[in-house]
Amino acid sequence: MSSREKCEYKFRIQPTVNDDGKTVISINDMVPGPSINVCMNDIIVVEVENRIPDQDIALHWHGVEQKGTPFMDGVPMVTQCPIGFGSKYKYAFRASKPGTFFYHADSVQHQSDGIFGALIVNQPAPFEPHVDLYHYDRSEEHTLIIAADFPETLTGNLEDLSEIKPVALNINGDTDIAK
Ligand SMILES: [Cu+2]
Repeated sequence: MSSREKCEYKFRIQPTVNDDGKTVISINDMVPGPSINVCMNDIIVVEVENRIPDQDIALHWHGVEQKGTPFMDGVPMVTQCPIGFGSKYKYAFRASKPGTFFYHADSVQHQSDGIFGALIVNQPAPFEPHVDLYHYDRSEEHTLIIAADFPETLTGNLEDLSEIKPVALNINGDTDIAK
């Protein structure tokens, strides 16, 4: 077995005005949020602080099986109480399988406004059956996160959201590439 490490992150989630003058919901002032990049079997610990006025949040770790930690799956009122404004909640779970995953807010409005990011679980070379078939130096790898960019902030928006259509692709936070 590889040695197990504890990989700790702090996410401060709050409304932020981006360069275009639009309000987004950022994690540590970033959209997408910080990348989580760990090795298989590491313990991922994320302290989430909710600074979005009047909004509850929860984060879902998409692709993580949560075997033994179902209460870390991020579904408010099902697996946890939602994280209220001004509160903190600490997620802790094992990166049980390798892969390129992502995390996102439970709420679609929060996702659309920027609460998402990469979650990459690396497999140590000795466990990779195809290690001889490719170059294992992954220092030059890049992660692309593609999202829909909406013309207005959806968080707290009480209009019929099905009428609000995306206007651009957001690629790693940049919306000018693919308008
Ligand atoms: Cu998901």
